[in-house]
Amino acid sequence: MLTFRHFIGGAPCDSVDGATLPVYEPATGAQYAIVADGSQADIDAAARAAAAAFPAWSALPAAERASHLNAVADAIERRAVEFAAAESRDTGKPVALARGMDIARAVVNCRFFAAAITQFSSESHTGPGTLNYTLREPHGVVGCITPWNLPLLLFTWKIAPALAAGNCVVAKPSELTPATASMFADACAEAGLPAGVLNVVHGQGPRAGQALVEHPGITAISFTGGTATGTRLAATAAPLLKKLSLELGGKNPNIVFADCDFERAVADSVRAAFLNQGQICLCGSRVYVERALYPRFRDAFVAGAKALTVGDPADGNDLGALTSGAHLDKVLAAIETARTEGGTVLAGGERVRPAGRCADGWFVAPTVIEGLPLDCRTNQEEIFGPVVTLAPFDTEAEAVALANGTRYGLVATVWTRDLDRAHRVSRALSAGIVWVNCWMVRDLRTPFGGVKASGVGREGGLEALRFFTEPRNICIRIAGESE
Ligand code: TXE
Repeated sequence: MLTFRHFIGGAPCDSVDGATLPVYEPATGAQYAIVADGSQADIDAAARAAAAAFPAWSALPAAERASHLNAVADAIERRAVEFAAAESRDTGKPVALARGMDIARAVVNCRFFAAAITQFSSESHTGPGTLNYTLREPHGVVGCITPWNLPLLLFTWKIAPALAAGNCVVAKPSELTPATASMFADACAEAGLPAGVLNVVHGQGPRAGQALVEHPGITAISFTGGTATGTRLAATAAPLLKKLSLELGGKNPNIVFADCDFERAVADSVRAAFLNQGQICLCGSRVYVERALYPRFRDAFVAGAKALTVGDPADGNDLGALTSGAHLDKVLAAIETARTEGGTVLAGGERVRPAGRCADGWFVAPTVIEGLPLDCRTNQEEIFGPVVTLAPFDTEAEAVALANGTRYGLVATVWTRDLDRAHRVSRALSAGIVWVNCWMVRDLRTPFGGVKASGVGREGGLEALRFFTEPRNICIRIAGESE
């Protein structure tokens, strides 16, 4: 049985109170590891280690912090196969996806922010009679709280800009998927990152996570997770006046106009619905198709969903397992709700029990549902699984109204060859990101985040570096010039 321990002050350690949690392999449903279950005492030890490391780390020239991050990226890359196997085992996702997406992006995240910090600059404003310039200084010790769907990808997406900007970090990965966070800590040690610069405290959200948000030594929190947890976190952080970035859930619309590139729209819409078993906040879970194209699109989409293989994540299947037993129950219950609401299940709709070692794993067939109105639970609540609804629309205005008709506003996708319409619809959509004729194409320089219940703040590129720094204004009078 593997053991994942905290990483505090440059060394692995157990919880102060010795508490642990079981860790399960989603593909089999069996326990395969234990993880330290942190409490306030562990968070406090991590915050103290980080505070001790901060003066030296923040004083390093940006280029030296960048070298450290590049060394960490190299250390991950050297063990990429091992990282991918661990991520797949811990989350249930196909190993090829872990290698090609999660681990590859983790490396790129580190390298991207290493480069970005050397190009980061601040504003100056001249005269009359004064020179103003802006200092961009690290906060000190910041907290990064991450979920289980893209564990290392999202972990590094926060930690890399935080460290690049000169902060020290206390990170709390999801208790469901602790493996690659622990391996990342090892990679940091191997790469020679100074002790205390990065600290990892494992454990449950309401215990270790809550203690991290409440800790007086932590000045800013970057969180990715569910909207309910994000709301709770905001309520905790508000009276403590902490800076907060929240990347929350989505119920993302995918609008397909009749003039689209059909093959591409179908293939990418299937991918958008089911990649990572539908457990990506960017997944397109509501597909709206112009009525003239609807029957043809529906048939091709359903055929695409049925062609996906579901099974052992180590065996080259398209879909692996959902990440937890509780989440499997949630997704199956959502499918039942869809039936109760009058939806017709065109594909999937049930648990899959692969033959062999994965018979008790948490698998769900790619599920396609039609015939549901906008204002039902299935179309309003984030399911976060391989479940998608299809519906026709008649006009551009109706498509936009349907797309905008939930409390979420993370991303939207539009398929059309009409350039004017692409611009018009993109502007009209309430979403932090709109993809036109593509899905999940990520240029890391762009702002990333949602509107409405999908979050507060932006990550990515300069936005992340701005979040992890405090701007201060210095105003100097220039004698001899009139003000
Ligand atoms: O995530 P949580 P859950 C959505 C998705 C999913 C739902 C619930 O719909 O079904 O959220 O998922 C930590 N203080 N997304 O409950 O709780 C927790 O330990 C501080 C969308 O499993 O949001 C973990 O590290 N931290 C999403 C992290 O929060 C707390 C990705 C995220 O877990 C805490 C995941 C507390 N009080 C789920 N309680 C996305 N946006 O990509 C929990 N945590």
